[in-house]
Amino acid sequence: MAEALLPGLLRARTDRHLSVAGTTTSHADLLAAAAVVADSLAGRRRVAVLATPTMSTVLAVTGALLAGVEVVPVPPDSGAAELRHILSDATPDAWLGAAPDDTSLPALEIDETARASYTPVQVDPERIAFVLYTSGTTGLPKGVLLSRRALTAGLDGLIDAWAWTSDDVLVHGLPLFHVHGLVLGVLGPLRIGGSLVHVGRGTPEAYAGAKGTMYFAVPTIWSRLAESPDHARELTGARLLVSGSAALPVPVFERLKELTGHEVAERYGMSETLITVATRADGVRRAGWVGVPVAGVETRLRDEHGADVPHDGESVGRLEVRGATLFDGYLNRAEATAETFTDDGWFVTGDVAVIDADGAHRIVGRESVDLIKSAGYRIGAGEIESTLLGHPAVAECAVIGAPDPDLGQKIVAFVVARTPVSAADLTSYVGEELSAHKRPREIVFVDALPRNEMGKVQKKRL
Ligand code: MLC
Ligand code: AMP
Repeated sequence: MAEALLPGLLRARTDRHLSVAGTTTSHADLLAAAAVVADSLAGRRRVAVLATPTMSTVLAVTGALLAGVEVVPVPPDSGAAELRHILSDATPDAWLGAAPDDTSLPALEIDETARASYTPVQVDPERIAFVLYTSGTTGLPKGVLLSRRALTAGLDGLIDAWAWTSDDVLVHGLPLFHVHGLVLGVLGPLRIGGSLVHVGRGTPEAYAGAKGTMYFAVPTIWSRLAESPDHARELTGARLLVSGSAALPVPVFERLKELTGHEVAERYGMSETLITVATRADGVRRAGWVGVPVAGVETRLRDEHGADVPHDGESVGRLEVRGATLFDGYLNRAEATAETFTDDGWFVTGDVAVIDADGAHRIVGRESVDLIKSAGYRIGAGEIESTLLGHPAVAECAVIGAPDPDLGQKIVAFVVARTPVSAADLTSYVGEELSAHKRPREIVFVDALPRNEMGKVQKKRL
């Protein structure tokens, strides 16, 4: 069996292109360049890739996948603490391509001009492709182990749902260290053999300027497009507009319909499960609903006692999923992995939802207030709280996600200061330790945090 993950790329077409932040290459050329990278990785087990939105990242990831080497995509703006954690937890052999300053890990340089013919390598489908770091409610981010089997099943489910073909030109401007931008947004086109335009930064101008058949974005980008009518109208000629990573507000769906003539197709997923539920290209589109399970995935709703909740379109339950798209667990975290599965083997998403009699899903919210979704990024309140507590001026703090029309939720930190400190100092401290999107947008200084008799902070009162 030859390489089974990216058969579209192996067709090496010269009339299918990837364009990333202004650099364009054909599939044939990317394959030849990635073959050199793959050859250079003999004997390697796992590499870290500083996942800037560039062709270098696409080349590094593609080369490693062709070689069957695991990739740890690292957010390019990772702060000191976040970087230390990812590297010590994942223990990659080396950086592949660019490395951050002051790293002790060796860096394997990539010669982007080198070309070789690709020699098929047989890779076990159960082999891990990515270790993707994602936030939990507490503690440090966990490495989600995604196998090639899961990626294949996840992409094939979407290819089927969206009638995605090699004639499609996908446009997006999403980061390349999460499922949305990396798996759907880069491996999708490489699996189907279609074209990609990655616009670099996901602005309305950039989306409007790229001519594609399919557009992927998070709700923040869709909402900015809805407020920029001239740019939104440029998407009228597309085949499919897709939203995911967070809830698309109904007014944004309605406004985009007026401006583009398209009803945005929403889909739902997680780092741990890939995309499990999607609105089909030929299916019903309903504002606020995210579609039906993709091929190979089953879903169910349970109440707090583990009893089934009816699929009647109204009853709310905890959403559980199972199927071929699921992760293989969290790296080095057997206990945390076990906690996310029910005794009978279903993954507990932490989201609450309703399902109707036709199998359509509506995501109602999340069970925990400690998982924040801001601009499509999943952010753990606990990680930001621990970081803030590391600042000498912070005596106590509590972090919440406050509703925000642009970001969905914005990070707000309530801080009891020990000594005088400015909000700007605390914000930049979080940016230096973690990453830019984990910085609080607002710091509220308070004299004390509301606590219950047990001493636990009552976040609902903040
Ligand atoms: C941000 N800024 C701040 C700040 N936070 N400044 C001060 N204090 C803070 N706390 C700055 C930024 O650095 C930036 O500055 C400016 O404010 C605007 O920031 P922004 O509003 O965040 O906008 P932007 O940079 O344009 O980014 C918006 C975005 C981006 C939507 C394009 O957030 C994004 O790409 N999100 C996608 C996340 C994603 O891919 N999630 C998928 C997870 S996978 P400057 O100077 O730079 O302009 C998943 C599975 C699934 O969820 O279902 O898909
Ligand atoms: P992440 O692990 O970053 O992929 O975040 C996964 C979480 O994003 C899910 O558990 C949901 O809470 C949220 N999410 C993803 N897609 C949607 C959607 N279409 N609607 C509502 N929430 C979503």
